[in-house]
Amino acid sequence: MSGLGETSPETSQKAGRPARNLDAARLVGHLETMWRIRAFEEAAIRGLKDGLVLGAIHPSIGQEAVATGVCLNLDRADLLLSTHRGHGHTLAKGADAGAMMRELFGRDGGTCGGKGGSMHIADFSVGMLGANGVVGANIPIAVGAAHAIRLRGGSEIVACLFGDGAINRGPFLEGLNWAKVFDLPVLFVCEDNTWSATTRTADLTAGAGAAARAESLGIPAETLDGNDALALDEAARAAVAALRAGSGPRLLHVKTYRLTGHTAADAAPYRDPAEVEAWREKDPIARLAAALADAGIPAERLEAARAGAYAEMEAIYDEARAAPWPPVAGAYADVQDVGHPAQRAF
Ligand SMILES: Cc1ncc(C[n+]2csc(CCOP(=O)(O)OP(=O)(O)O)c2C)c(N)n1
Repeated sequence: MSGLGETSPETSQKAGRPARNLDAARLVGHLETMWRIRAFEEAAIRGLKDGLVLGAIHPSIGQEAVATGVCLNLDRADLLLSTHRGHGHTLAKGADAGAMMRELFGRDGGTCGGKGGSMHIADFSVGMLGANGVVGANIPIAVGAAHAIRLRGGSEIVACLFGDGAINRGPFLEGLNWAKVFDLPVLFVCEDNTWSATTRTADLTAGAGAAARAESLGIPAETLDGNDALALDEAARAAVAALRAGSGPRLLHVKTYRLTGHTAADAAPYRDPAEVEAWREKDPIARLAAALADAGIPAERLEAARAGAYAEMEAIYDEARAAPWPPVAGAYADVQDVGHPAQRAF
């Protein structure tokens, strides 16, 4: 990011587009991370097709602005809870991409020793407490982590991202209620990509949705365009600042769209291709790149962000493919009680 946008805020110059204040240097960083997420997931999909990925891949292609908008506003010590679609959140929180790819390939040196896979990546070294394959199950964990912070007098905050499908499960009410009763520092983010697997979430949701449900509990909530990286960055930054100042929990309802099927193996025949195309036009990476071009960032710099991300992910793909399998002796490590001598007595 060096040499760019130090004179921020810069203003959009192009006629016909509303001028917006933007911190170009900061947002080039967001663009780089969004490209890294996209390139990582495209490499992961290739890994699945090449038979290297053990288990499923749930891509977040099209949703990258949510990951960067929220997670780049967190400190390393802040905590993060994610979903089955969590690569982007985890990368943006600072996890090592090479270790994540090794994890997807089940190799030694993976984030979880190759035993977790795509849906169960955790990296405590960057505050990432875990992706979670059980819809909504990360919400009470986030609230518990925030309560632990409160009990030990810590100053960290917790970000908890979940899909729109999760708001129709009990843990959403339970978690938000507890967080509000104790005014815990949790930023709830409903990453609404319109679909719950193969079902349109609106067909299953009574009332006005995530923000209204949070507000009914006294939790301030805001609904946002999840493909607008600038708007998201501003809103998340303000929410994080409020949380650090002791505001109690807040919720962002962020409307976006996943451009792939539910998993990388899902061709999504249940969707109208016109709907997908309409959202492709709103690609968050292209939108941010256009805004930065308007603000005077040179085209070569924007292209370097893209090319650098693909070069990085190409290299980690090859490195993960060549990585050894985990040692057999490690199979029982970090697995609760299994293999413990006391267990064998039964
Ligand atoms: C408790 C539970 N019920 C059902 C499933 C199966 N399932 C996996 S993902 C998914 C859809 C979740 O939708 P949403 O929360 O909107 O997340 P998205 O996949 O759209 O990102 C479902 C029903 C599950 N993993 N956990």
